[in-house]
Amino acid sequence: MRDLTPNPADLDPIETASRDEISALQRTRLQATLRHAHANMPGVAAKFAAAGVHPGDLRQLDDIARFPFTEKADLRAAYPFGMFAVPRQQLVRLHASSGTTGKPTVVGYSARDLDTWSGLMARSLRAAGTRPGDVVHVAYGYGLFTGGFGAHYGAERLGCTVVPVSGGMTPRQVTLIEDFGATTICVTPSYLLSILDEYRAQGRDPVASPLQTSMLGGEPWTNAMRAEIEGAFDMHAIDCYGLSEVMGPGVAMECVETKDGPHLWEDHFYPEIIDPDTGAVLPDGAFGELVLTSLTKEALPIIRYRTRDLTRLLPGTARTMRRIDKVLGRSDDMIILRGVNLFPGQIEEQVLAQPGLAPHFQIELSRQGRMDGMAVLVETASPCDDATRAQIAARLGKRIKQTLGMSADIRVGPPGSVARSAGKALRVVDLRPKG
Ligand code: DLL
Repeated sequence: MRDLTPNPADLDPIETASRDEISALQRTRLQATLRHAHANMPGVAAKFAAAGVHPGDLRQLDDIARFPFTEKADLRAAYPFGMFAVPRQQLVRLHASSGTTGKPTVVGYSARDLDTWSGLMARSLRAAGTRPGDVVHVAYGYGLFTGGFGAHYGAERLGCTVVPVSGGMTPRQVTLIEDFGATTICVTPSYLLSILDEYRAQGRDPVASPLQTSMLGGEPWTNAMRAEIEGAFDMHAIDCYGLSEVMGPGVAMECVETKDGPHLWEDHFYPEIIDPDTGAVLPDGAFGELVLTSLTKEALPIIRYRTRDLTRLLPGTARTMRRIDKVLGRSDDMIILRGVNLFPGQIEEQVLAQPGLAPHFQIELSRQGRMDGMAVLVETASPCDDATRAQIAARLGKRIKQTLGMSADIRVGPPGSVARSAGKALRVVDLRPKG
């Protein structure tokens, strides 16, 4: 892999500013955001009144703990346009969450918001090692999902040649990467694995691809997966974190020179970690739920948004801004099986540690009588006989039992048997009766 460390002179000055400077900027911006939200969002003003707080109560950064949280339910209740702090006519873009259950969550951007987002995505791409003049292949979905457009505008801002492919039509993805000479790819890690399969199906060597770095996010993925991807393509695999309610991709981004967790762009977002049960703010270094407050957003300022993502805050390294640890998963994705808590990423690590298995997996939860059961669906990297499959199943089952303390029914299928997606992977299929 080539050294893609950006030239320090190319960074935004704030990326390496002192902590004091960052905190001072955060305080001014936080005060302005509270005033703006309070003045222009009736729902926010009502919540502040109910909690007995006023924007003027924020004198120090940690005074933010006195203000009420915003939850996804608040955005849902305001469907479609009830959360905006500017008139609808000033929104130049809408995005929305997939909304598998009920109504989608709608988010909107003013012209200035899009400008901020493009700037942060340009900064994020630069952190991944992308440079002006590079060819950036965007395989995140374009549409209501924020991934495609977010990466697109950022890459244009950085001065790259953007290829807006979106997800799907996997054979064509490979053709375009090769023919257009893409040096950066923006994609979910699980869809990148499908592109990798396609390279092999076409008899092409992924190591020989023009790709040098990648901006991977939209779903949790492990360092074991990073090693798999970096080895397969001989390119850097860099973690990009974000969520539509707070902006989209580019809220936090890992740096190619350190790969030690995404740096939160603290000039635009103020992070807290809370105990998800009590709501109490936890110190840096403690694991809990990430809560984010936007510092510069105009159309949809968001105060203390409960992301449900579990991580911790770590000190800055390649940048002075703090990092988040690799997101373990969402509290909603935590599997509780016979009293043991588990995240899909823990299964991912075990699957990737097994020789002979492809990096694809799905977890199926079911109930027999009063007993919950877990099946792990995996596939072999190349065709093999039943006896070999049975051996692999036994080995993986034993590893999961030893390391995670739970028994699982391991189902080893032939190559291609685990369901694929062109965007975020569906890791858990819960067949248990509801309620
Ligand atoms: O997934 C935005 C995005 C697009 C981020 C492309 C990065 C790259 P949503 O669809 O609103 O937005 O989903 C946000 O996805 O709360 C996390 O649970 C999860 N997520 C996003 N990035 C990561 C990541 C986009 N790097 C939700 N690691 C978030 C772990 C992630 N989880």
